[in-house]
Amino acid sequence: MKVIRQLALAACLVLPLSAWAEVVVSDAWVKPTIPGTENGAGYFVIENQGTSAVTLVGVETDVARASEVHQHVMNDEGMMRMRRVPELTLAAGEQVTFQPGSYHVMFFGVKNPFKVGSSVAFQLQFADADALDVVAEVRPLK
Ligand SMILES: [Cu+2]
Repeated sequence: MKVIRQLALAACLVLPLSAWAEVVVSDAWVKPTIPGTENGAGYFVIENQGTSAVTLVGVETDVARASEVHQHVMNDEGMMRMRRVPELTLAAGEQVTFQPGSYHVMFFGVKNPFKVGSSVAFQLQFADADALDVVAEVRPLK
C-alpha cells in the first residue's frame, strides 16, 4: 500500500514536467551607446534548461523605439552584415552566447544614452515559454 502511494505521488510530480520549459539568461550586458548615435546592442548567455525546445521570437523594451534579435552573417561579397533573426530555437539543454560579432539584441532609437554603470531592462519573448525579464549592465567594450 505504501509503495502504491509513493508511485502515485511520483506520477503527480513527473507529469507537469513533461512540457517543462525553463530558460535562464546570465551575464547580460549592453554596450554604451556611441555619442551621436541612437543604436545599441545587448549580449547575454541564454540556456534552455528545460526538457523541450523553446523558440525566442522577439524582444520588448521601453528603452528604445524598437528592439530585435540579430545575427552577423557573411554576405556574398565577404562582408559581415547584420540580419534580423525572427526565430531562434534552442533545443533542450542548448546554450547560445550572444556576443559582439554574433547574436545580439539590437536596440533602435535608444531614448536615453546607455552609460557605463547604468542598466537596461528588456524582455525576451518565446513562442512556447513565459516571457523573461532581463536587466543588463552597461559595460565598456574591452
Ligand atoms: Cu544588429
